[in-house]
Amino acid sequence: MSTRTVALLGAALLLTACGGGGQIGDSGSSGNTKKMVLIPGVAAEPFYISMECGFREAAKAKGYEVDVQAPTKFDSTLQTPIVTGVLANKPGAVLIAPTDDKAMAGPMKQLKDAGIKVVEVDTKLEDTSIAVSTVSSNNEQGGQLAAQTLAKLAAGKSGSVLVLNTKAGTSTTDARAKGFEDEIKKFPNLKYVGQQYTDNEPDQAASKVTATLAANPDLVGVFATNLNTGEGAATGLRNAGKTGAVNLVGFDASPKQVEDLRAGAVQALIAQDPATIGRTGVEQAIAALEGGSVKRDIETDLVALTKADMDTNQKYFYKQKC
Ligand code: T6T
Repeated sequence: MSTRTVALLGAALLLTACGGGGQIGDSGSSGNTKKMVLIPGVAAEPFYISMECGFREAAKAKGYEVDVQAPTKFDSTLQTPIVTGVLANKPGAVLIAPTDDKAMAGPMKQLKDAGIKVVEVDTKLEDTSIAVSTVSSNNEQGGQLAAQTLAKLAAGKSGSVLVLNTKAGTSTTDARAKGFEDEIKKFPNLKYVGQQYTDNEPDQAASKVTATLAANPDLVGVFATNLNTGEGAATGLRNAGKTGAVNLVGFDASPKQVEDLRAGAVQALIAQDPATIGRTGVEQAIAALEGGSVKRDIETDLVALTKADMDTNQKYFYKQKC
């Protein structure tokens, strides 16, 4: 056989494996339907580690092979090649936390078009036609809860309030910031001075808090919309000698955030239930693969933790390992 024939044969085989290069319908998957992959928003972060624990436990219990592949930063340019790599292996289902509500639509559509069942866990796309199900906290409600908690902590004191967001296009933190902004307006003693983006970097959160304090010496409250911004905001207030004087309400409950709550460096945390998000995502993926009934949107619990009640709510503390 000539080299050219071998090359042509190889190309033909490749086309067959990819469904002939044309449209691949939902039934066109020829990969391992007993395999599920979780693609978190970022690696080695307690929210996603806890989600992974729920994911692994639920998938293994049902006899599914699992894999977890995460980008080193919460960044769609790093998450996209992971999706492309997973696509080549054709698992039955992919559970994914898209790092951008628009930029991840193309790569995720390729998964869908290859017959892979896509379940969104935590974050979601603007385009609702790609995932079969979305499992997430009610993030807008979480933002409202943060505003109510902050207003209670401020106890009628007047002053400015800042929101620290992560990256524009992160569906969850954008919804939290919106919920907070809508709700805080109901408290006339609190003046909302807007939101600032931190690129999900604790250092940026810390420096934005100190800069805001310099510009607004009447700052009475900060809402940090996720784990990194919360950890960074606590550092910023500590550096400025304002711990406790400015009420900090964070989102999430990493070991460090929980320690900060106990030590009084943060006054409240809105905790999610990431393990249940992972577990429920698996149930939805299996329903989609095995012909069960799939629910398009599922909400998981949120709870406000303060120093006074944190120990009765320990099940909401995130894990560093399973
Ligand atoms: O707050 C979580 C998650 O819900 C959000 O979508 C991104 O940030 C976290 O992972 C915490 O860092």
